[in-house]
Amino acid sequence: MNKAHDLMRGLAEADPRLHDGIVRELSRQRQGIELIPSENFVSKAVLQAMGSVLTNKYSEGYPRRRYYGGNEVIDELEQLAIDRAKQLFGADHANVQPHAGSQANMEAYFALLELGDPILGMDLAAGGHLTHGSPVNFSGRFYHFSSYGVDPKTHLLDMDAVRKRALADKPKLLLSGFSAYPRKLDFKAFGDIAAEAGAYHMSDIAHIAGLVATKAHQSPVPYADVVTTTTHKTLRGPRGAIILCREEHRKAIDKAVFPGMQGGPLEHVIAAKAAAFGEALKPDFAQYQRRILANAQALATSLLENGISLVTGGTDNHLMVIDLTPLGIGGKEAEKALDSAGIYTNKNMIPFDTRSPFDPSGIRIGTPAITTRGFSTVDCAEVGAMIARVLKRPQDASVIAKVKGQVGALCASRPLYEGLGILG
Ligand code: DSN
Repeated sequence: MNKAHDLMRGLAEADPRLHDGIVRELSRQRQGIELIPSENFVSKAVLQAMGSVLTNKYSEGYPRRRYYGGNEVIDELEQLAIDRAKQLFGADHANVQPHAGSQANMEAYFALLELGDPILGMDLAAGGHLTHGSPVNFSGRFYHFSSYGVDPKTHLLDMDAVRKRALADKPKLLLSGFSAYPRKLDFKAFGDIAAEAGAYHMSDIAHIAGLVATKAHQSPVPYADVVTTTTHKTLRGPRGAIILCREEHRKAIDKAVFPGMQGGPLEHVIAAKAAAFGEALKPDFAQYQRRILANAQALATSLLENGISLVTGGTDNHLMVIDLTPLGIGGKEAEKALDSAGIYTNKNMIPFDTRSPFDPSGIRIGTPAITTRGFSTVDCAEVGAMIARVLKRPQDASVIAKVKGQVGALCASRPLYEGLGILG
C-alpha cells in the first residue's frame, strides 16, 4: 500500500465524519460540470505537495534570511518556486508567499502607496474585483478609489475614456485587471496611460495568469511596476497568490508581505505553487490554455445560437457573462436552477446592473476546469444547449432532471481524478 493510500485510510479511521465529507466533495466535483471560471482541478503533484509535512514548519522571513532554524530544505523549495515563477512570467522578482489574491493586492498597495492615496481601478459592476476599491472591502476603506467603467453601448473598455479619467483623477496607482470581463486587456496602453498620468501601473492578472504565462494573452510584466495573481485559476495551482515586480520594487514588496502583512508562510502551499509552475513551464500547458480558449468560443457560440445573451456579445478569453435580463430572471434563481442540474456557475453583476449584488442580472461562466477534465469543443456546445434549456425553464423540475441526466452522462465520459484517493 502506498503512502497516500495509508494517509487516506488513516483519516477514515481517525475522523470518519471529515473523511466522509471529503469523499462526498470529490464525488460532487466528479459528477458536476464546473463552470466557475476562477476554479480548476489541480494535478496529483500539487495535491501531494499541499498535503505534505511542509505544513509543520515555521519559516518567517525569506530564503537564507529566516527567523527560525531548520529551514535549509524549506529555503531550497521556496527558492525553486521563486525561480520558476520568474522564468514563467519573465519577471525580475517574485514573492511567492501571499496567502491569497486579496492579501497580494493589499501587500502591493502597502508597498507602493501611503494609506489614503488615490487609486484608479475598474468598477465592480463592469468586471472589477472587491479589492479594486469596493466600499465594503479594505481597499475602499484604506484608499481613495475612483473607477473607470465600460462603454454604455458595447460594454467594452474604452482606453480613451480610461486615459481621460486617469488624467483628471491623477491617481497614484492605475490598476488594470478584472474578475468578470470577457475580453482581452491592452496592458501596454494601461502602462502608457499610467506613465502619462505619473502613476504606478499595477496589474491583477488572477484570472488570466495561465493565458499570460503561455503567451495566449499579452503580458503586463513589461508594462507594469507590480503584477499580482492568484495561483489557482487558469494557472491551475494551489489556492494562493504571488506578486511579481520590477527589481526597483523588490525590497518594498518583500517588506510589505513580511513583516508588513503576513506571518509564517504556508510552505506546503509554496511547494505546491512550485509544482504548478513546473507544470506550466511544460509545452502541454500552452496547449491546455489554447484548448480553454477554443472551448470558451464553442460554449459562447452555442449559448448565442440557443438564444442566450452574452455581455459584449461573446468572449475572447476563458470566461463569459450571461445577461439574464431578456429571460426575466435574476442571477440567484439562475444559479440555483443550474446548481440543481449539476452545472456550477456564479451569479454576477453585469455592466450598469440595476439589481443588487445578492441577486444581480448575470451569471459568470468559464472553461478552465472543464478543459482540465478533457471536455472538447463538441462537449462545450452540448453544455451551452443544456444551460439554455435550464435558464429558459428554471422552475421546471422535469427539464432540470433531464439536464441533470445529461450532465451525469457527459461527466462519466470525461472522468476526473481517476484512481485518486482523497489525499492524492
Ligand atoms: N473570487 C475570485 C473570482 O471568482 O473571480 C476573484 O478573486
